[in-house]
Amino acid sequence: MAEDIKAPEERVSDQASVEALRKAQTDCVNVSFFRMDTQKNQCKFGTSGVCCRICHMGPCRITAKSPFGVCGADADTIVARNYLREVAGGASAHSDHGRHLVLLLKKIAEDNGGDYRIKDEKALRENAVKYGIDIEGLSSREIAGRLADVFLADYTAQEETLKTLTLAPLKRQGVWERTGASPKGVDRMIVECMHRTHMGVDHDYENILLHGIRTSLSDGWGGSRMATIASDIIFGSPAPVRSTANLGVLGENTVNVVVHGHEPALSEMLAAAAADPEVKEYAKAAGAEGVTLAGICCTANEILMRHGIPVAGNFLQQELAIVTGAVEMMIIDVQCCMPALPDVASSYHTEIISTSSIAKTVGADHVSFNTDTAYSTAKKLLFRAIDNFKKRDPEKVSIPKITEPLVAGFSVDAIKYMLGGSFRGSFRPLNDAIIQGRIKGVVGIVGCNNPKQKLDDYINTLTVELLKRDILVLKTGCAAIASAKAGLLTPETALSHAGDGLREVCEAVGMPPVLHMGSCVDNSRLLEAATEVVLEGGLGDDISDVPVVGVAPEWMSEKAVSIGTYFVGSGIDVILGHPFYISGLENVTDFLNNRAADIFGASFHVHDNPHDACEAIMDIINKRRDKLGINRQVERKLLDMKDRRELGV
Ligand code: SF4
Ligand code: MSK
Repeated sequence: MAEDIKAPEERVSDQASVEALRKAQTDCVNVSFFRMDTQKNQCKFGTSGVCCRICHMGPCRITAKSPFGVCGADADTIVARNYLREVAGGASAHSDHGRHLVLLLKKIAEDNGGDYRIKDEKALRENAVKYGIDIEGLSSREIAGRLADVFLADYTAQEETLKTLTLAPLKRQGVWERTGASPKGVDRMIVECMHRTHMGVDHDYENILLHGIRTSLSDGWGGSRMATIASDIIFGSPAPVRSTANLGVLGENTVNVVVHGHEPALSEMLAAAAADPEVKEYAKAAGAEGVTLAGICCTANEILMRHGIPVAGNFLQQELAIVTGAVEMMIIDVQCCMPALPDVASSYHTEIISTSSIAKTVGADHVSFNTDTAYSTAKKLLFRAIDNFKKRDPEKVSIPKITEPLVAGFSVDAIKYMLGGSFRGSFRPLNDAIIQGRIKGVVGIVGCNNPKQKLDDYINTLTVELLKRDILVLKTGCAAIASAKAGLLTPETALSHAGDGLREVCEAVGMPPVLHMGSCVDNSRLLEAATEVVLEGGLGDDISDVPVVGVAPEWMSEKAVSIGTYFVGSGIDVILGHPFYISGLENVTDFLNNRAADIFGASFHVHDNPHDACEAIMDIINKRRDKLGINRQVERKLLDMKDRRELGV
């Protein structure tokens, strides 16, 4: 461990993480925060994107003295190629996640789905109609089969444009067509990224960056959207649900099983199996009061949104959960699961179980998860965790007694229902509130944590500042968990920060001002919500007209690169808390941060602190409001019955 490690209070915002980090120091356990310190100064060639190791004449590094790689590639080409490979990585992760769920939907349709069933018939039928399927006279399984086939075709399409694009506003579809940004099949787009970036292929940085936008759109409107839809059909569309968050959700006297990763298929079965009487009995027989199932990262978000299962923490708390000494088993699948987990677990009794054949970790035990035997596998894992409870060393246990209550579960349908009720659910009241200026705009705060930044600090500071300025805040991923830990996902706390206009509207319609919309694939819900606003009318005819901004304050993953890129490609300006690795050349930065606005009506902006970000966001929102002609000064008054009727509540 480095000797000059920072104090826990400088690294993390919430007290539970401070306590756990202190314990990690005491227990001499090496966690990401300390490894960050031992990395010292990170390579400048890497951070500026000018290092190329695409062929074995290299690696080549671009400097003032050596402006070309061995092949003659300049910094523009190299920086753009590296960026495109990141987009490809992110898009592939989301899209493969989506593929697994679509294949499960197909299996269910063929009556071969093992323990899985269609849970949300309404979502199945509505989405089938959206995708142009004539459902008249078809059984649920037949509809599911046809929808799965449409989805699979969106993966494999060679020449056809992605079908999902037809769900976007017409004007946006026109932008994509005109600029050549309409993606073909998801798989083709990602393969093409790798081809284009091979030595000696695409050297025109603009052409490379445009393919980055195209590939990211095949993620946001394709792979991610399909993941969200298939999950809603199989596991149920989320609706508002109460729960709790932070390390204190782990039980002193219960068997703690933490699920971590992204794909909901196994965690759904674990949620069901944890309520199995046999499992409960077995836990009692082992001297435990029961089994506590809790989540980390986006698996947490998936089972929180649908079952209200508590959240142990976000990305940088995955190791801290183990450091409590109270986790019997951590079950991981894909994405964001650190390879260090078995090493951290070796200081305690925690078992790390990997479950996906594409994601094994040295030191973790692998239990192959097969959808055909999902429930029995889930039960066996819980029995094994219960057996491990006996090995817990009370001397090593210290669970921070800190939790926060929260409300999550805001799918687009749930928001519509809140806004208008079940019979006339619509975005009309939201559009009207934005037009009237009671709500100034909508901001999606998304993405990860990054030990380069103080955990959750930027995310939550910005959230509060935006609430004060009458901004409705949408959340996904680890940013949503950050706000949960700060109490900002309870309507009461969030409303206490809200400006008058936002508070009046939220109170009138009974909607919290910070809405947790799901995991990182569920950023597709943000695109869906933006589309609903456009279709509802009165706020322009394209997403780039709507006063909406996306922010990734503490991002770290390639998925965040893809998400940010598809937001921009969809007409949503994006604020990054720290830049992509593109600073090595002005041309690439200029394209993504400026010229993209001329093509897509939105671009990237980088602000390393939440206060500057807030000003920049309000500037973007006010410009969009000006353009719409709705930036009038609102007379501040409490809503009377007439106003409420106008809002449709
Ligand atoms: Fe160097 Fe060109 Fe090979 Fe990249 S592709 S490593 S710049 S020679
Ligand atoms: S889990 S991608 S750290 S949001 Fe989706 Fe969190 Fe980022 Fe992973």
